[in-house]
Amino acid sequence: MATIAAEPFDLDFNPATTALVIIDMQRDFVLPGGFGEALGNDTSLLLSAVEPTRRVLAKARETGMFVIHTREGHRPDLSDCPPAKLTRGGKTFIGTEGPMGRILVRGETGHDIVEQLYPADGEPIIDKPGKGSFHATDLQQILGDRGIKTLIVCGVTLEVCVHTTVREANDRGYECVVLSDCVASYFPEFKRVGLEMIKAQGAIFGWVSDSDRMIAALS
Ligand code: TIU
Repeated sequence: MATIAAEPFDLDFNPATTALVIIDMQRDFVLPGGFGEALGNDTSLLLSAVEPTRRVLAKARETGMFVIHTREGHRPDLSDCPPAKLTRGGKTFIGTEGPMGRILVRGETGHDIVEQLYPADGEPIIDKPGKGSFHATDLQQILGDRGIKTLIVCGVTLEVCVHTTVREANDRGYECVVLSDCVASYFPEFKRVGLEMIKAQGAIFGWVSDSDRMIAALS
């Protein structure tokens, strides 16, 4: 067993039944020219999460922790993209051509994970059409088969795909620890409040810690 220092209180976990889940660290969100920028966001705000996540990923790999990556995106024919997601407020970005290929389309350069965090052999990649990582994916099957009970969560954006995934996971019985410097938002205020929401009311749907405390827990 190990213990991670966290808020609102420290959490005991078994590294053998814990997975590091890295959510949507894709060029389309963290680099200019993709989905994030098309929506009017400053993508540079997301880059701060890459290096702390890289350090946690290195430690997880060193200790043999199970690692899972997710990517938000759609089939090239967009048949898995709900019309209500495809066109918002009369605007369409998903599937259109950009400097990194078709936005949020599987197989395109922008859809893939940034080099610093690129999945290693044996680390499953969950391709998801929605914001949550459980919706319309086999994530629950993969976690269940390995007896996973605790999720250490990194990724972008905190208030969208990270929150949705952690809420889905909490409802499925997983204990989730979100690492504050390994997540980011286009809106600093949303990151601050989003982290508060997770750990409020005695860890209402998760815990909050950070990369240093996670690495210390595994050392
Ligand atoms: N726009 C935004 O903040 N996020 C997303 O659309 N997807 C994820 O969070 N991955």
